[in-house]
Amino acid sequence: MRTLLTTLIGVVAATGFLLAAEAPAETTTITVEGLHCPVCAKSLSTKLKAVKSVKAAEVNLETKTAKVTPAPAEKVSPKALWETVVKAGYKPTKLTGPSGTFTKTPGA
Ligand SMILES: [Cu+2]
Repeated sequence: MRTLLTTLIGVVAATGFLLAAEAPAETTTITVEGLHCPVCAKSLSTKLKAVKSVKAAEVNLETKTAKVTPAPAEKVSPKALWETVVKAGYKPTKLTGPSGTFTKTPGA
């Protein structure tokens, strides 16, 4: 019985982890113009990581996109992300996240 219980807990934990790992709905993707080298990409990802409630930010130079992951149970402001990209000296052209898709500065 004890073994069965341990197994069940293990299965639940594994499933929970899988669900958490496969939750792309919370991720925000920003298409950015003006990134031309790895230094740009690194600098932008550092700035995006500093935005409130951001857990991780990855900038891909080849696809010219920034992928932003929020901290668990938190929501990142699309406006704050958009403005961070602009302040960093780049041009966001599209932002897609849990609040919708934007092609200009989001309202909030
Ligand atoms: Cu550069």
